[in-house]
Amino acid sequence: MRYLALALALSLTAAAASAHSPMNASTPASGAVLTAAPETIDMSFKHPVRLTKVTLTPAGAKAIEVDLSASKAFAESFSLPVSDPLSGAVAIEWRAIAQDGHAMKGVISFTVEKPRP
Ligand SMILES: [Cu+2]
Repeated sequence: MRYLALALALSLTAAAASAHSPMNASTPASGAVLTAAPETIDMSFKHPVRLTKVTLTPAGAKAIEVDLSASKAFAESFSLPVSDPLSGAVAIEWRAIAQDGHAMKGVISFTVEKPRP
C-alpha cells in the first residue's frame, strides 16, 4: 500500500511537470524529413518560457550549442538561427524554465536528406 501511494505521488508529479507550459509546435517538427537544411529552428510554447540550453546533434557528430544570446527573455515563441549546415539525422535537445519556475526539456528529432549528386 505504501508503494502504491509512492507510485501515485510520482505519477502526479510527472503530470504536473509536463502540464505547465508544454511545447505547442516546432519547425522542423519532430519526425520531419526535410530536403534542405533548416536555417532556423522555430519553437512555440503554450505559455512564455525562457530557453536555458539548446543543442543540435547531427548523428555521429558532436553536439553544437545554439547561441541563445538574442533569445534570453521569456517568450512563447523562438526562432533560433542555425549557422551549421545540417544533414542526416539531427536531434535538437532543449531546456527551458517556465514562468512558474518549472524546468522543462524535450527532444525534437528530424532528418535532412542528403542532396543527390
Ligand atoms: Cu509548472
